Amino acid sequence: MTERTLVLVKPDAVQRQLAGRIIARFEERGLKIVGLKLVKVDRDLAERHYAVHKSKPFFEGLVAFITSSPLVAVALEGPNAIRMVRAMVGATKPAEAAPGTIRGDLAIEMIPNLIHASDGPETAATELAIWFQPHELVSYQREIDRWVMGPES
Ligand code: FUP
Repeated sequence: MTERTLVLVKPDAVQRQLAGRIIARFEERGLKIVGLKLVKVDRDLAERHYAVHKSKPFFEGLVAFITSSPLVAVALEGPNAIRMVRAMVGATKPAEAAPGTIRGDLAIEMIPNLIHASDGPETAATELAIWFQPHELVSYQREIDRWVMGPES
């Protein structure tokens, strides 16, 4: 099933000049970029995005980190995009992030950990609505799609 999911290429990725390489991994896989922007996150946006973590001890550190420097918000589309992107991101705990995943290859800590990706269909819908206005999400065909997705696409 074709899905859309939200990725945040976090401030550490932008500062480490890894944003392009991280986004390229998703492009190379065949996922389609349907939304993209650089955002300097304010506290209100950070709190809305991390609302489920509000009571957690790491919440303030998370907000401080995500508001510290710009990040790149990306909306990706593709078959089973939500699970596929999560698998490419790797586990939250650094020591459990498998080599070959973005965190497993490039991150060593939980904060900073380079990237966020929606963890399910409801979260994806909520998060896409937080980060993108409807008109900022663009539907389009790629000429390459029949070679990436197969002839039925
Ligand atoms: P993930 O979906 O892998 O980004 O992980 P979570 O949604 O569980 O956590 C969101 C962010 O909180 C992570 F990027 C790192 C941070 N975090 C901690 O600092 N400590 C924890 O115990 C869990 C998460």
